[in-house]
Amino acid sequence: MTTIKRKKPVTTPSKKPSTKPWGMDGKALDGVRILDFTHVQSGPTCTQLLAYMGADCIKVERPGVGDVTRGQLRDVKGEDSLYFTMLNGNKRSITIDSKNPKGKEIVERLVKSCDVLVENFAPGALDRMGFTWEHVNKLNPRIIMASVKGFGPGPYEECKVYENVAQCAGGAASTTGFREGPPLVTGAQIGDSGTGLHLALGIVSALYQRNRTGRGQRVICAMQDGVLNLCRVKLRDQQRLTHGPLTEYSQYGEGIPFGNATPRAGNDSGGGQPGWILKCKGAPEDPNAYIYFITQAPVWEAICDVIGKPEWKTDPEYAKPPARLPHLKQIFSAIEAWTMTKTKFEAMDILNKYNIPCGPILSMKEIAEEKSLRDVGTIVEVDHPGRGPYLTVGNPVKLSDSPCEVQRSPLLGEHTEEILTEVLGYSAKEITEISASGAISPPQK
Ligand code: CAO
Repeated sequence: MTTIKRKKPVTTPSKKPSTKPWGMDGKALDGVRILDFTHVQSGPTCTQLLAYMGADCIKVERPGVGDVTRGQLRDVKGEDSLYFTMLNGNKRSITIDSKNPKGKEIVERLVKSCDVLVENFAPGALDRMGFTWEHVNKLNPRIIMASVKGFGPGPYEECKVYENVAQCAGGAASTTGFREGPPLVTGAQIGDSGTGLHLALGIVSALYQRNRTGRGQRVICAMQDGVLNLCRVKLRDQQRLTHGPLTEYSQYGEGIPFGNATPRAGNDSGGGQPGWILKCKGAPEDPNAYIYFITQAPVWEAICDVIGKPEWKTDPEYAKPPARLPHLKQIFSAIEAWTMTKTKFEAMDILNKYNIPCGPILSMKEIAEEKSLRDVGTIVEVDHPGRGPYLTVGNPVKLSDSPCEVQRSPLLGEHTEEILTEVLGYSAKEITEISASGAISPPQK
């Protein structure tokens, strides 16, 4: 059994700085207990981050079934999938049928003893279980009830939403890809994980406000809004379009007129410094032998020297950034002629000496094997009793006084009895009655 225990809640903020060494005075969210009603990806991303920060996260799962992702995209027969294990570390699992009367009673007791309830059910599902905000707030006026939904109030609020739907509705797909191709979704889970991240910020802010007001509040993040927030530079460009063409987009240099909406910009860099993905030695056979190259203005002269075009330093057609805009295609072709003579790592070494901003296109294989990411706990290997060791992503946010120890995901119902006894104070006799009612299921073996 994993032993993740709740620390004593801190009620009065300390005015004096702790004299304990950094990292030895507990975790940032010690004392915060979360009733985690999340499933799939968006909600679990949020609660895993809070658990990484030290919160005691109690994941409620359907008896005998659990989070649907336990069985999705399985790579090891009969074992929890990586989809599940990589999103549910540092949590405890309790099975409760929240539609069973005894189960409802257990959830109500959890509501009373938790600081935060997080859920990402389809619209209306939690209400149908009987846990409306009004009821939850009445049971525990200090609780923060946080939800991910696909859309906010409006024409689509009743819709179920998955990652790619949010990417499309939030403006990411229409602005991703190549101009001449269809809209494209990105591999980064900006709809699911991105919204979970936004929700986590809402929760810690609400916890902070509660220190002053003494009461909880409702926190809601719609996936469409989360994606749009991440795409705000594209809404910026939409407004700029009314004042003329977007000169940093390569289509401007190519003389292709702009329409009435922010176009797809291929691999153009989103800011004012032109950039592109260029082939390196090994491409295209190696699909990731590429480098992202930014022609940042302050290092233009160094770029000209490195690629063997010193004459561009003084040529009026190339010397200044605005003059270069119509020639970007030609400039990147010349740079690519140079990058193709180097591996992406050789090119990195040379370019970094001159402070030229660039980045290798790293495959997931390369990332999984990258020592520096393991050294800092961004990639972590954890052991699992069923499936053996697996890699997961640790806390991407590093706190100097709240180190993160990544723990494996729980087995289904692994902590049911522990939570019923230690958190909710049920007696052995009562637990036998609960088991007989069908409200819980025996822990996964
Ligand atoms: N005990 C009893 N019933 C439970 C339960 C439990 N412990 N946990 C869940 N259920 C029930 C729910 O009450 C619901 O029942 P009803 O619809 O009959 O009321 C049912 O399980 C299914 O829940 P759901 O509607 O949330 O799940 P779904 O598979 O139909 O939809 C999803 C999944 C993701 C599309 C939907 O939950 C959703 O739109 N969520 C909001 C947006 C979101 O987070 N999307 C991201 C998905 S990927 O991260």
